[in-house]
Amino acid sequence: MERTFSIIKPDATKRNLVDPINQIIEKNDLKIIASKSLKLNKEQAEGFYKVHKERPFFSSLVEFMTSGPVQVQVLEGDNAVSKYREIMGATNPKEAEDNTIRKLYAENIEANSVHGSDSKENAETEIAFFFSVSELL
Ligand code: 3AN
Repeated sequence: MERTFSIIKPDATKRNLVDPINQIIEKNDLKIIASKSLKLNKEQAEGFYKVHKERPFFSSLVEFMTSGPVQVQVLEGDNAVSKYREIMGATNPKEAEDNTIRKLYAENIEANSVHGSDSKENAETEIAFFFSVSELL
């Protein structure tokens, strides 16, 4: 069993896509073991995406991620990290495979509906960023 971290981003929450996206997650045998809605502040969004701080899209990304509520979630299952990356599809929805979350729902490369950790190590760091131990029993 492995855990990964997911964010349903503001473009998706504003279109009421939390339930449809979670149905896709569960249909693919990932269990949602923790889930909460919150609004990121600038410091949280900058901290979360700090690996991208030199990229030209950084300030726009931070503005987008703070523009509305997000649903942060912990997913558990076999190979959860790589499985969720597959279900999400490519960063750019134009390049995403059919039936992936981003192909179905993303608006563009920035407002691409979901985040998923890209490694087990990052999953642990990202889960700890948003959830306390007692929320993850
Ligand atoms: P992924 O989320 O697929 O791992 P990353 O880590 O390269 O992609 O990028 C993090 C986030 O930054 C993306 N989910 C997307 O919202 C945004 N992003 C990535 N590349 C671009 C880009 N070229 N222009 C605008 N936003 C981008």
